[in-house]
Amino acid sequence: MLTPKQMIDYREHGYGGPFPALSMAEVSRFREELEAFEASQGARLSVLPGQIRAKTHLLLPFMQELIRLKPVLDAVESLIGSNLLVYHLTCWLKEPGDGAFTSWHQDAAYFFLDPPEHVTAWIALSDATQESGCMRVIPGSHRRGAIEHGKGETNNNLLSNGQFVDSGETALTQFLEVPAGHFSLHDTYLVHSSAPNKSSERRIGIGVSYIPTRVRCTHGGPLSATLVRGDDEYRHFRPEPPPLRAYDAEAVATHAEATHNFFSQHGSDRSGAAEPEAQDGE
Ligand SMILES: O=C(O)CCC(=O)C(=O)O
Repeated sequence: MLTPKQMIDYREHGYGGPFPALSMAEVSRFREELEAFEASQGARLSVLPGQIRAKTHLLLPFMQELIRLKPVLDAVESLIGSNLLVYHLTCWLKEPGDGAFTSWHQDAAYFFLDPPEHVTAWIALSDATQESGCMRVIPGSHRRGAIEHGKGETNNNLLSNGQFVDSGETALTQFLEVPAGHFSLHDTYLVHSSAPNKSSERRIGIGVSYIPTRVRCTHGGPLSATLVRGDDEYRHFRPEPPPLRAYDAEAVATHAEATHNFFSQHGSDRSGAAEPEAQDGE
């Protein structure tokens, strides 16, 4: 659980961390799983069709472990309670020199959640440093509430349509460095972005969007979500069957339906979680 001081800081600044979650042996195991999947596909995840980087826990069994890490769930529970769903998941990959970045945005902009109680845990499978393009945040910007997003640069932007907001006080920008095996947390209204990877290593982060079961999506028909802690007495979301084997036919079908429903209701210009659509025309 977060300490009272960590909770106060999170509420004040809109983000927290880095906090430890995985040993280096566990990081290596998850990296090996990810890279074995890439080898099976003959390409890195960063260049595979973008849909695969979204809700990837429905395709790859090891990601079911990643969304249930006890230190992450305990910290998220401290903020939004003990009945937790994974609403969305995005693999944020930046290869050395590939120029990938994210424009300033809020996750809430196109998530359509009511109430907007959503926390993103960003879990690092490699060191996210200033050099490798870690997240940049504007402390306290979550207190501005929902801000209208414009459409901007799409080239190399990991967000669909290059959506962006005026970041406000850029002088206040903080770099949210997260060492491998650690995670950070951020509020759905926190204004954040990230710059390209200038290091010689891959930058791999998995962004997991947690919501309490009481939250509903106000846009379109029922979506699916994965219960990771507690009970879901509300049933606002359809359950998501976990993959039994990496990328088997059943998992591919479940994932295809879940991502199709998600993106068709959130449009190509939702922000926050990644977006495949910008790069792959989803
Ligand atoms: O990983 C990045 O560079 C951006 C992450 C992000 O925007 C998010 O997790 O909401």
